[in-house]
Amino acid sequence: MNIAELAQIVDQAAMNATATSQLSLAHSFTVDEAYAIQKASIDRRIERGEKLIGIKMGFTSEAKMKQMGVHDMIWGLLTDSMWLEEGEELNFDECIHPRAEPEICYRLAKELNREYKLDEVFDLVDGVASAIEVIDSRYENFKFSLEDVIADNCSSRALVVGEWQTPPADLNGLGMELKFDGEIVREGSSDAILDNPWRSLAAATRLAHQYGLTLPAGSIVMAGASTPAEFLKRGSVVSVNVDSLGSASFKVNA
Ligand code: OOG
Ligand code: MG
Repeated sequence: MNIAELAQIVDQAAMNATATSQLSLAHSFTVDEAYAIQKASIDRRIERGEKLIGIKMGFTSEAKMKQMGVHDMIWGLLTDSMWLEEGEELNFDECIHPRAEPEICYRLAKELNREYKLDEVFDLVDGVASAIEVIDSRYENFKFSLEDVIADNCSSRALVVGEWQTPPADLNGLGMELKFDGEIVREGSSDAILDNPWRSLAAATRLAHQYGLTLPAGSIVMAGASTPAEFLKRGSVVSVNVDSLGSASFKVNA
């Protein structure tokens, strides 16, 4: 098992927008090795000039775990090439089989360099926003094991973040809607995210610390989706609305 080689496979699958077979079918590797593959694949992006902008949490809701058949929390790295401006177009031709999901995003007020407990995380952020994540597994049929999806940087492809809001102390009970061309395609509650979306941020600080990652102030953390993801369609306008946090949207090219 060669970490650099496997990192190259997922990186190139993403670059060429061509699905590859699950790494775990031909190689056996542990969760820790999967994170090493993930890091090596993102290091390749960084060498090409991309910048790390934050981290994403995955499988923080039962809805997502059920949809994908994976039952452990995961985390991945976000770079500036994944950032879509509000209203910007996502090029469907540069994706494999993209799906969208409704999320909540945090902005760090200060450097993240340690683990924060649930009752401390509020002080770590200066903005909270509604967000959409576009995931696009590099594996055929969007099928993977826990190790596969970690190695593939947790399927991350793109994200759009709405206007930053003053962080509300309570993020429970917020309705979250994902719409395609104004029609609701997925709806859920923020409670689905670990029973309290702040818990996802606390988990992110624990995992970042565990893997020796420090993030500068201004970095972002995606909390993970509250509903299953929905396949994107060419030409649609995709939007999210989260109660009290507002909306965010992007377009898919025709
Ligand atoms: C893995 C990514 C999971 C989330 O928000 O739970 C994730 C996948 O579903 O392909 O981003
Ligand atoms: Mg997600």
